[in-house]
Amino acid sequence: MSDRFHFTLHATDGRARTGTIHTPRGEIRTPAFMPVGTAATVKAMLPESVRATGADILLGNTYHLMLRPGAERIARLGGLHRFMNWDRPILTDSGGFQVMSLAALRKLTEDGVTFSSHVDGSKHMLSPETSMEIQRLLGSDIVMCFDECPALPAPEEDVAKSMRLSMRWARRSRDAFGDRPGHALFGIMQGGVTPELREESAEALKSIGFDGYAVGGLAVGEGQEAMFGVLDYAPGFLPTDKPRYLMGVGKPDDIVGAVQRGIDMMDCVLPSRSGRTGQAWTRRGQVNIKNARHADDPRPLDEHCTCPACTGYSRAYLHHVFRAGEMISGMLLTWHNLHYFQELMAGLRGAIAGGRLDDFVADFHATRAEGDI
Ligand code: PRF
Ligand code: ZN
Repeated sequence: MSDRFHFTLHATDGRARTGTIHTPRGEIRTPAFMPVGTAATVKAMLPESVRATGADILLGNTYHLMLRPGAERIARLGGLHRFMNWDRPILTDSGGFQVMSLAALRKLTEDGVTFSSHVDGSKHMLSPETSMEIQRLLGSDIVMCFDECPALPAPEEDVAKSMRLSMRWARRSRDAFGDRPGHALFGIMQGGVTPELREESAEALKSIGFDGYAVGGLAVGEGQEAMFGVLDYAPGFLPTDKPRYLMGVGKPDDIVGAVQRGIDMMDCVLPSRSGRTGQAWTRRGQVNIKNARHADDPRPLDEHCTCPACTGYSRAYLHHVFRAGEMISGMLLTWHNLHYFQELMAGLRGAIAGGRLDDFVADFHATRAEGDI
């Protein structure tokens, strides 16, 4: 069993769950936060530093890697793990979502999507079959189905048509993926904010059968209240014995709310991207390190944080290197943010295991201030 992909649930607290995803490349403790390594790097971080923050798994992107440096090249160089020097699990997104947000001249048909590269304008095609082949060449441990994700708000009819296309693509993704022991294929639920469509999508995915199930199509403009509204019922349509992954979420309070509603995995560029724009996330709230009021402040970002940015440097230093455009600015703030997000996940896992999630969440909200601290 140890060489096969499987999920064990350890404890639940309300709808929240904690468990372990077992893969040949290592275990993933859930609820898990996956740092985003779009272009075969978590920007500004060495892989061993990402690991030191507590990450068990990274996310990579089919879309970016197929365009540059190319999936065949990565395969020739020994696969994505060897290429980027990360030997633990990698989940890859399937590309459709990134085509819709980044590529030019997109054309969507039943077969798939053709588009022009945002890098050099070259023409490409992605379909369930080509996406599965690219993710196989990369050596991805958790492969995502090829889907379409409409931006919200959108007319219900359009969301229904798109969801049904994604379900036909899920069937084709499953067939193209085949049987690959040790590698997992996740289905992606769509259906916007309509319960009937979410249920129809879940039923379609379950009848195909996947190793895990993602909730897609959220955090696309509907707002937190509407997202939580969907998460109040949608995870309940999915099998309890398989991991549930909420794609592209989110801010710390989104993560906490999603975990309370039964989500096991998440990913977001937020901690790494905002680290490079001078935005730090802490237990007590956000810190905008650009702000002039930090220029003479000898205190760390967060006096309770054990990350290198907080144990070795003052807010004054972090402010200075950000203003001076020094590379260490992005490195230190990204490290701090990833450390904070992983510490939050560890706190959530411990609270669920101990049956004290409500207290943990109350404390999480009580400790935080809105706006800059
Ligand atoms: N589908 C895929 N990737 C995604 C999403 C989706 O719906 C989202 C939505 N938040 C983020 N990334 N394939
Ligand atoms: Zn820190």
